[in-house]
Amino acid sequence: MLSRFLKQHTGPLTRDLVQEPGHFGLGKIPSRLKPSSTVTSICGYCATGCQLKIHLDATGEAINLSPQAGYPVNLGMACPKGWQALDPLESPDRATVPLLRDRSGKLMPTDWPTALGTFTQRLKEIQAKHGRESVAFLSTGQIPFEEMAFLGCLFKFGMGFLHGDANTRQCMSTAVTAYKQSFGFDAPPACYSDFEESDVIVLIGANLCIAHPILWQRVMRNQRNPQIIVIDPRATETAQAASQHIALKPKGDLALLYALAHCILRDGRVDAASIARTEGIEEFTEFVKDYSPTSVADRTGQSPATIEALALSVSQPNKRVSWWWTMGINQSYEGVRAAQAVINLCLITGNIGKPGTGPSSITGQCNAMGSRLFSNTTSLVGGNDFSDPEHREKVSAGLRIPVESIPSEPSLAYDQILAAAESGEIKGLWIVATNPFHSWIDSGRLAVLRERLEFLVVQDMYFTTESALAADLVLPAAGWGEKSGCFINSERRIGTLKAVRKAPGQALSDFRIFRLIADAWGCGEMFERWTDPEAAFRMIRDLTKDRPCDITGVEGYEMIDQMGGVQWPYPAGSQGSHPKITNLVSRRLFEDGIYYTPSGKAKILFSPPADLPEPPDSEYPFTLLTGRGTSSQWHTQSRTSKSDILKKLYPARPYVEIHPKDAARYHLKAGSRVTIRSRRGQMDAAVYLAPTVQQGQIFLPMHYPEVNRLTHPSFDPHSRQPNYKACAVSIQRFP
Ligand SMILES: Nc1nc2c(c(=O)[nH]1)N[C@H]1C(S)=C(S)[C@@H](COP(=O)(O)OP(=O)(O)OC[C@H]3O[C@@H](n4cnc5c(=O)[nH]c(N)nc54)[C@H](O)[C@@H]3O)O[C@H]1N2
Ligand SMILES: Nc1nc2c(c(=O)[nH]1)N[C@H]1C(S)=C(S)[C@@H](COP(=O)(O)OP(=O)(O)OC[C@H]3O[C@@H](n4cnc5c(=O)[nH]c(N)nc54)[C@H](O)[C@@H]3O)O[C@H]1N2
Ligand code: SF4
Ligand SMILES: [Mo]
Repeated sequence: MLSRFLKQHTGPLTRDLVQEPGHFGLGKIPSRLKPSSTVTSICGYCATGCQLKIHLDATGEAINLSPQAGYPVNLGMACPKGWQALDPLESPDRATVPLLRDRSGKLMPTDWPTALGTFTQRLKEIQAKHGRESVAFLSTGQIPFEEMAFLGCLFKFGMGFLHGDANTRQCMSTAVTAYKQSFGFDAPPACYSDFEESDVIVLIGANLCIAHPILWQRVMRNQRNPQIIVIDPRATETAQAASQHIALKPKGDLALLYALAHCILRDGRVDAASIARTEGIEEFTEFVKDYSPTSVADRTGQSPATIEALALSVSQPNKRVSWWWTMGINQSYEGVRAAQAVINLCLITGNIGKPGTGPSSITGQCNAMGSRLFSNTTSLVGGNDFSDPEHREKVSAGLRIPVESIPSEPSLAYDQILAAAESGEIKGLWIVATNPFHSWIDSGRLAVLRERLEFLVVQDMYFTTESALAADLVLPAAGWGEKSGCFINSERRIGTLKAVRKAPGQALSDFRIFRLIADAWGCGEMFERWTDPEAAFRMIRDLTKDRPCDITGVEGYEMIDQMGGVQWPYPAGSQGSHPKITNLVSRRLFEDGIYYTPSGKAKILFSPPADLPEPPDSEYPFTLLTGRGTSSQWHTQSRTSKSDILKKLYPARPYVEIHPKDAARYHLKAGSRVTIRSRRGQMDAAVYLAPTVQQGQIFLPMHYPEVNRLTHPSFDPHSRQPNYKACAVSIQRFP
């Protein structure tokens, strides 16, 4: 039925737009690439940022791909998702025309002019009645940053609204806040070669083998016989391959990290020169006196002897120690302080700014790092500050827009936007390239909130996502492979992606959609110069001038490709004799010990650990952990579930990992069906007997939509990142 009506529409305006010469979706295939039979493109899934070589037919359409051998990130490797990256483009549920909910409540196909007209009319009505705080956008870390910047600038400067946030809040905001507070800028210092140059690699709350398989390959290339320590409540695939696994109690991180600092400072195993580059060491030394290994044994589940030994491992004077964290740290009600506790350990032991060291957050989505600099959500586009009048002037001049259009106030954070929608203050929501009806914490509340929203727009590749199905208007978007632009990976490396397929039907690149909306809204003139992604790149590049992320030395896409990606910073003059640029291939920050704070010193920040927001009790006796299940599943599965090959590599239906002894207590066998309940919702799953989880804990992969009906809506107070990884649940055998 849907496929029939999706085929119907071919309005004249739309045909013009879609078939504009030289464009696939919107991304232009540069003519210089046409004679060649391959182009390179950065993978559109995780933030490792592998480069893929895409093989094209004579018409410039992708027929196949392989990992790129010479690229300094993946060195010829790719994980299953990368190898199958073209599969999700061909799927019967691709959104190929706009869909509009009709009076009977059904989503029906429409044409672009009607879709754009409705979008403009409805949101303008809300704005006129309820003001600039009554509509918000929720976007993503998975589209090129040229598109993120366009959305952020269009919505705030052109359309005149204030609030917008992205799914990077679910993911990276803890790391962002921690770095900003500690270093004065959101600056992950390390590069991937540090995996190969460390003597001790500590992975805390990071499951590389599943979530960043190619980074694990980089660890495996280390020739220094490193000690690999994994700190995770579960004996993950990564923990099993490591030299040591610390099976931490959930959210015991902060107490453990303070106890390590206690031992290191007590024994004087510190780097005085590095400490001289910090502020707050006296207070911190006093503070950690209370965190002896004995005092935190209960909280962490670790014996004092284990903690003392770990402290020795991470503070060996002649060894390079690198710390890497991901969601086990970020997704916590006290994630910022936990991330800073890692940073503090590196600062006091001198493990920063040198080969094989560093406190590094590994990012999640392909362009989470691009979102951090350019999305115009938490910081002003280009790594600037909304609150700084000089920055507003700079952006105003660079984009040639009136300075009065640039708000000086911050946006509400994701959870605050949804709370405002729940209470009726936000009445319109525009969701771009994210699927919160599946991925947001305590997702059952989204249904309630949907009822209160007057207008919900979802812009996605597929019309079948949980969020698209709830929308009033669905805008059909081109996906990775159908457009061009840039991503930034976890080591701050900018890489390009290319259009290698035509977007299906009337789907358009997000960039193109934003241009059409600008015109329809009546602010098209403001965005006249945003003609194509590379033109946008040049404008927003110039806004980074004199910021820590200065990339004014990057001429354009061709240069990025020729250099094998470019890490920020890369200020003008970098090719020649720039004092900070000594290695063009792989660079780390803070080699000179100068941080981005006003004093140039790093701040040592800390506060006491707090109790779990929802500890297990007699009614809900298990702690629920959630996270990535397999290397072949991506988030809400809108893309990976479209690949026949990937689908063979993971269970189709939800499963729960439970310790065999707990299973025995509940008379459960492998494959038994159970109902899992929390105070917020319930779901069914098949039992997977896993001695890798601790007794009293269960693990659910986040890829099944039911999982977030259970999770507990608690947030880090500094970063507002959701605490996805620990709440209380019960299990019951299926009758
Ligand atoms: N295959 C695949 N790869 C992905 C993704 C995907 O969906 N699929 N998503 C990408 C994205 S966006 C992200 S953000 C990354 C996430 O990458 P990771 O953070 O590595 O993945 P997770 O499984 O979410 O969480 C990591 C680990 O944290 C542990 N953990 C839970 N609670 C705690 C705790 O209190 N303390 C500690 N120390 N650990 C804890 C979990 O047991 C889990 O093993 O993966 C990226 N890569
Ligand atoms: N319980 C639990 N929940 C979690 C987590 C967890 O560990 N546990 N992890 C959290 C984390 S770290 C993250 S990052 C989030 C991810 O959560 P989401 O962002 O909601 O998940 P995705 O499935 O990646 O959604 C991306 C959407 O964008 C669409 N899309 C892809 N490419 C394009 C494009 O180019 N244009 C447009 N317009 N659309 C596109 C896809 O079809 C898909 O619907 O989930 C969070 N939720
Ligand atoms: S590791 Fe990440 S970037 Fe590399 S191929 Fe796999 S999903 Fe793509
Ligand atoms: Mo993420």
